[in-house]
Amino acid sequence: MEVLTTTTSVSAELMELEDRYNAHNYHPIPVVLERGRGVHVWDVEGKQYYDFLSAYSAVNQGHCHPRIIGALTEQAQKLTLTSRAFYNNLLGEYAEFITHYFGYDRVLPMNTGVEAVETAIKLTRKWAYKVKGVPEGHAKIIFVEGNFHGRTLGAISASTDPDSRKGFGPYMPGYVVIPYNDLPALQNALLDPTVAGFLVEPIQGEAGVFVPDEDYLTKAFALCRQNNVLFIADEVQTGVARTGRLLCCDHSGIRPDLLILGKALSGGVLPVSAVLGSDEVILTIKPGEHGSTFGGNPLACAVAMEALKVVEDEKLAENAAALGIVFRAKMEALQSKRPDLVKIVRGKGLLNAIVVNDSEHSKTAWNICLELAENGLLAKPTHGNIIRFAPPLVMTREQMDECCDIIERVMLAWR
Ligand code: IF1
Repeated sequence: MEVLTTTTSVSAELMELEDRYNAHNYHPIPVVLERGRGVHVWDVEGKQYYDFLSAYSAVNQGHCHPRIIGALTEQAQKLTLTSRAFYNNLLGEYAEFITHYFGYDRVLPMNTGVEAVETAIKLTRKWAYKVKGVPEGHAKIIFVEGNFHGRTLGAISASTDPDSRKGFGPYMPGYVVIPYNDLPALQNALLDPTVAGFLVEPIQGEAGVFVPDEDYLTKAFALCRQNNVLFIADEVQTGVARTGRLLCCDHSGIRPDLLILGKALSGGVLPVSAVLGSDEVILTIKPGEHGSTFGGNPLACAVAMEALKVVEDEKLAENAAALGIVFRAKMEALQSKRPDLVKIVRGKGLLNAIVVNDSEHSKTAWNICLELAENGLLAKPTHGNIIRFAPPLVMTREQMDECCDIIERVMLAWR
């Protein structure tokens, strides 16, 4: 286990404690965080950092946003969970709010992002058999290479990443995987009449912030429409203003048949996810056919409504768009000074990445992130040589300038 040069015994003790008793399913940057507010987090030694990961785009509204925490604490004093065995006074209000907010007929509330992905897969199969007329048990769903939809067996069965997939077989049948950003491949896959859905991230986050061609989503949506196939957008990471519009699909002017949301739907306060769609699709699931203990709980409803109101009231999408332009311009200027180190700068809004000019198996990106942490900025490589930069969307221009100065200082001095 690595430690930062400035780590004191408290951090080291806590890292060792976790190492001793917790599963080793992560390899974290060696920083032990204790407090967060807005764009900042503090470690147990009291050192302040800019958070440039935002819990993988879950705290878009900033850490511990006062309004969201207020909604949480107020509701927590009243009622947190009833299960869906009974009605609660907030689910109807929340369902009306979120369906109007995103422009859909209905919502199926879940908790984690991957549960919403699994729910979308089940809805697509139900729709295939009950509406499209695909023979029972033969529905196929198209995914793309480089996808990340979560860690359940239903999600990793689509994965092309050995780390996500290897050693967990056998895998889910009925999946077709084609290249990302490849319309002819999609057109060909859609010739199969048993295909019911195309599930895609509008920008591939984990793969390294891959932004597809300008017209890819628009044309892919049209191809799905022509073939009576559901276009399903996984906006768990790209949604809720992260890419400079409320939804990443908004940049392409398309409204997915099924919209999958998670992460920042709650502002990172507790797990809240959702699938939004039309009556025709969402109502294919009848009572007793799907659910979850916590799905649609009143605490989640209260938190999610406030989290979404904050996005609108504080114009977070507009801010993400504006600061994203600033960030990429500064990073491109850095690239021109250090082309030996910075190979590519890419992203949309405040979902960006730098590809370090090194092999994907090198430790350069990791070591740069360790140095950034020493300098008060937290980021983490997605894969080998790709560093994702995704700060909370509440960042100010002054803070962005300061963060870019930190990144430039570290990268220009890098040997
Ligand atoms: C981990 C990655 C990001 C997601 C998309 C569904 C989910 C995610 C597009 C599932 C979750 C998280 C999971 C977390 C790290 C993080 C991640 F590195 F794994 F891939 F963000 F890029 N669709 N992504 O990004 O949502 O069930 O986690 O709530 O598993 O390490 P979840």
